[in-house]
Amino acid sequence: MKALVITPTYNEKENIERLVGAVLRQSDSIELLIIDDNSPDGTGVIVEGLMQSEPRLHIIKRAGKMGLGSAYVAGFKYALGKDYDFIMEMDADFSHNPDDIPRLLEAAQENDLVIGSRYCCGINIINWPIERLLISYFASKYVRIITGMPIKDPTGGFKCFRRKVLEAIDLDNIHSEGYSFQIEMNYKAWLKQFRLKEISIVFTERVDGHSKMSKKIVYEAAWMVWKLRLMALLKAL
Ligand SMILES: Nc1nc2c(ncn2[C@@H]2O[C@H](COP(=O)(O)OP(=O)(O)O)[C@@H](O)[C@H]2O)c(=O)[nH]1
Ligand SMILES: [Mg+2]
Repeated sequence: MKALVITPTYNEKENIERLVGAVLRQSDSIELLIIDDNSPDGTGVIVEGLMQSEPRLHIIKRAGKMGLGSAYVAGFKYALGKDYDFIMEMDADFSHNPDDIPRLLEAAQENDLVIGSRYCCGINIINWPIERLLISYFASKYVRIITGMPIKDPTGGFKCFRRKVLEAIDLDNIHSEGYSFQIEMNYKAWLKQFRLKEISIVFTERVDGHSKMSKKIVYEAAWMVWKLRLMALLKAL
């Protein structure tokens, strides 16, 4: 059983070295792929240095900041070109705790898509301003009402896909970024009747570095759910 953790990075020099260690120590069967968008702070250079002594660390370097969705699509294609059984998404800023990786993998033994969920048992978010928490929490409810998808945290980015899920989704037809990318992947997996499972995680706001999420990415998600619903009704997904 081989697993690949995919982590997109943009200016994560304060976090990256510690993150690499925290992921790779979980198990020898876990590898880590960094998708770096030519971070001006040199994150990619740090990763390349670490790769000299770490064969389980990989990098895809892209020319500039092109967003989270296309970064993951590049990572998924890389994974499908190799022999990984489980493919995970995780942020670089320790909002997702690398020590939760084994729990996600364990749940993926019996499920096809495991979602680390902030909202499946109460609200497990540490250090978010109340506005951000309320937007995220009600956005999750909004997504659920419009799409009908029974997921309490549809925008979360700590997940584990079984290989066959990514093989079944047309990756060239995923164009959303940010939060709507997460919704779109979940929705497509759900429509294809894969087994989805949420497990509870605690999300802790980053201590080092800065968030790159923007209002634009929230608005993108707001209309994307309607587009997804409509396309499903027209059987175009
Ligand atoms: N490669 C790449 N990574 C990105 C981009 N935008 C954000 N990231 C990374 O995606 C992860 C989540 O981003 P973050 O800014 O922490 O989002 P937030 O947690 O929603 O505030 C982090 O590892 C970022 O470095 C991007 O355009 N390209
Ligand atoms: Mg973050």
